[in-house]
Amino acid sequence: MNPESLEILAYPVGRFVSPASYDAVALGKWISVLEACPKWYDYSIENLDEAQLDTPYRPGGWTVAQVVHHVADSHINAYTRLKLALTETAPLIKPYDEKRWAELPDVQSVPVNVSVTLIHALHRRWVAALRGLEEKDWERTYVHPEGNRVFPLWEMTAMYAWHSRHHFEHIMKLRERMGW
Ligand code: NI
Repeated sequence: MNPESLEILAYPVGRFVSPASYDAVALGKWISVLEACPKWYDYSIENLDEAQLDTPYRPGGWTVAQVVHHVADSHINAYTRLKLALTETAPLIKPYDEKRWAELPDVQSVPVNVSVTLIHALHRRWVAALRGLEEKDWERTYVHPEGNRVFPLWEMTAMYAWHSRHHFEHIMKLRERMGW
């Protein structure tokens, strides 16, 4: 497979590009994506059987089930980072090994709809937390130890809106290609 097609399979909505700035409209859009996201994942796995859920979304990539469990894993971490940033001053956050997380026994044994339910509950709280923020809170930050990169909450919100779409499209594009 040529590098361009691999890139499109791996990044169907493009790679995350950090916005230069934000305003109330942009924030509203990102929060709406996080609010809609759980329903997209309901839709993404609708009528898929075991074999389909065990199909990699691209050669060498995660299976559909791993993708959904990963979104839960990733967004649990994100929610924790948000709460840390809101209650501490520029906390240093803890990265996690997403590849190894996606191979642990819970990912292999728990039905995928359980993680979708988790995403529903988690996003309900996440969105409520975001909607309750005051204007100045969007500038609060956490620090990622990789290169001591500082993430303000507005940029984090843009990033996870992208992340929600990114993995949803992995599944939808696979379904499209397979005619599922
Ligand atoms: Ni991801």
